[in-house]
Amino acid sequence: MSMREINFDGLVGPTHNYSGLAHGNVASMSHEGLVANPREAALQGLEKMKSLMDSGYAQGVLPPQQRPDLGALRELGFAGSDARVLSRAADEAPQLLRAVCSASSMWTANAATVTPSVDAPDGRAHFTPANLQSSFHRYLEPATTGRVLASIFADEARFAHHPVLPATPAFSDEGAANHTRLAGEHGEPGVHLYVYGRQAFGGDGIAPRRYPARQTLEASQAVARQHGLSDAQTVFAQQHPEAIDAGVFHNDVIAVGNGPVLLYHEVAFRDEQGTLDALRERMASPLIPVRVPVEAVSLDDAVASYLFNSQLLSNPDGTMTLVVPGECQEREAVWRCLQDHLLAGHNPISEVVVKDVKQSMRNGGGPACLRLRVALSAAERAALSGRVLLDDALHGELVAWVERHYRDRLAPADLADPALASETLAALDELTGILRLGSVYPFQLG
Ligand code: SUG
Repeated sequence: MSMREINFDGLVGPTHNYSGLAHGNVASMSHEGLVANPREAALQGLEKMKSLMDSGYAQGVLPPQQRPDLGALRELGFAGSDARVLSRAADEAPQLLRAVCSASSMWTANAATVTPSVDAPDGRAHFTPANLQSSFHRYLEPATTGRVLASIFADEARFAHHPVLPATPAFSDEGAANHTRLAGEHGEPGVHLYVYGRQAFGGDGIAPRRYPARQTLEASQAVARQHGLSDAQTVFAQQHPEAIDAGVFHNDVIAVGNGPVLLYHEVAFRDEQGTLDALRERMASPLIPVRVPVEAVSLDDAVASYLFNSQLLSNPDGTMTLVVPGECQEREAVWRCLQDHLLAGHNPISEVVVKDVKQSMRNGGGPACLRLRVALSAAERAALSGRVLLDDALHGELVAWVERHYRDRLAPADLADPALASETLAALDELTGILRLGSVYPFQLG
């Protein structure tokens, strides 16, 4: 089968820090103000990429974004030299400075929604960058994300790029984190499960009360429409409001699917049975639901361990490997569930691999947040532009690049340092050369 899934991981940017920016994301809220280690964060990400590549999985990489986003501060009225803009923002609106420094583009599961060519009526792979309008720091991502995706997936005969949805609450879109493609195997036509937190127009008004629902039904429907998917290929399911209120700000914090397998927590969907029935009705191959009941793993344990924010990867022999964050080992109930329920159960999951991505986890980003899945045929892989598929040489260059440019300590108070901005520009300028991406950053576009 020539269709293969490539995981495009986000390279952690040099301004990685803990600013407590994400309301409803328990890790981000509880680690605000901690001193971050951007170098360690980037190396942890690269180690995950390398070890998955070494195990035979196709691995891609997406670059970080230009931060601090001084252009955003200027739009908000801060004027003068770069140093003056930074110091005024630090004095007058420190929360804005924190937002424009966030390295949040590392979580590429939120970069876009992707439909593989095998499912699209025009036979092309389709991309819609997510508007990420729920938070200011993430709303700053889609413009550069769109340029990066257009630069890598440049061949118009094979790849289609759609506009970002209107950045307004009714079309709040957080990308692939709320989208799961299910199919017998990657090359078979798939069924697309879109999970939303609330309905903007109409509906019965049932929605979370404590924390925001970041994805709307209307946004998911619009993406499916842009990509040309029919009713027979799509299922729209509401996330359980209780889960969002417990800190499940994306569906990928409570469910993960791959091939015919849907691994999910009992409280993932508002209508569990209806969701499974709708998937079964549409899928050509039998769905393999793997349900984790609340007695095995509480919602709090699911959120703290990020058990469901694992990567579920297909192996050539039909088995699957679950790549879990180290935090799963620290919670007894979760570790027991992995051994007794998942590995010992009747399902294709035959191996658990533990990865340390603690720097990212402290901001609520596990292994699955750090990657955007793109299933591509051999011809599509050959048509990629840039140098973004990981091999030993690229991995080595990226590690050396991180070691040359990244700090090993960054506290929110350091974000006003003008040297951080110039260090980051120098690093990104070099990176676009390594990845052969052309001009994708605002400072390169003039
Ligand atoms: O959007 N955290 C990100 C984490 C995104 C995780 N992605 C997925 N689940 N797919 C967010 O909440 C925190 C940044 C800070 O607080 O400094 C942050 O943006």
